[in-house]
Amino acid sequence: MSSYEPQPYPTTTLLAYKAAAITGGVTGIGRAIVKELIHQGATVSVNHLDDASSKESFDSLKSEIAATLPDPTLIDTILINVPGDISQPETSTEFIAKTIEKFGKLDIFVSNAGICDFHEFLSLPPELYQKHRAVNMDGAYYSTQAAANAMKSFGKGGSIIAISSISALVGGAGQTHYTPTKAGVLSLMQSAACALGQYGIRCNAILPGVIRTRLNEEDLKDEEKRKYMEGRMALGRLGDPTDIAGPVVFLASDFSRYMTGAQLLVDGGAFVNFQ
Ligand code: RM4
Repeated sequence: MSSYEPQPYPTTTLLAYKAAAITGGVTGIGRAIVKELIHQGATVSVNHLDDASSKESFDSLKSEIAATLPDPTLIDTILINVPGDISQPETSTEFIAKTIEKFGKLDIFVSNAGICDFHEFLSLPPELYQKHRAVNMDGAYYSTQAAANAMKSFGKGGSIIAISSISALVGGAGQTHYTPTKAGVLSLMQSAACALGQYGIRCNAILPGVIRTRLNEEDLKDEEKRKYMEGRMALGRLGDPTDIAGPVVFLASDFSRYMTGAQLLVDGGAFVNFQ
């Protein structure tokens, strides 16, 4: 196991006065992104599943963030949640509408919600494939479209960031139902960049490597696999959700103003470390 302790980024205001929305924002990578967006001055609207455990996760996220504010009661002015199943198109419409209702605009959208239940290929039931496609691909599509329409209506451009994966570039025997969705998300950002450039809306993809979250918790219990994975990383450790938050802030900020249709691999050097 790596002894890496995630450190907070320095407090800056890279995203001051920006309004952001993110899907899947209460656990794993999404949770770390929400914290960092707020840390950098943005207001954030979070979509998550409409179930008890996700609501609990949102409440705990809210308290954690509130505790970092000079005035904890300010939390309700900078963070809201809009529960709903992102694989359904109407969830995205409602999510973005409620975000605008609260913050009056939308500058940043992060399509992050995703699932990965590892499963062997030959016996994979169609429902499992359909579920991964519905959440990872359809969810990214509908929410990106809804966010883009809102950004266009304000006429001030915007930044859309989708969390794809190193899996858009490489395969995995237990991920035949998952890797195509991540390649799809990358492709969506490329084509959306072409469609939305005329409105000053930038679309980019982040491709995380192996980041320790509940998605791979079970898979990485296999000591041999975990050791192999750690060995793959040029930086010698698996990723932490906070490792993805910085690159999201960069793509959300004006520092990346000439970037669109790009893919940012954030994998500790796993991809290039071939032999
Ligand atoms: C990533 C990649 C990793 C896996 C996670 C769940 O996109 O495929 O190998 O750990 O998903």
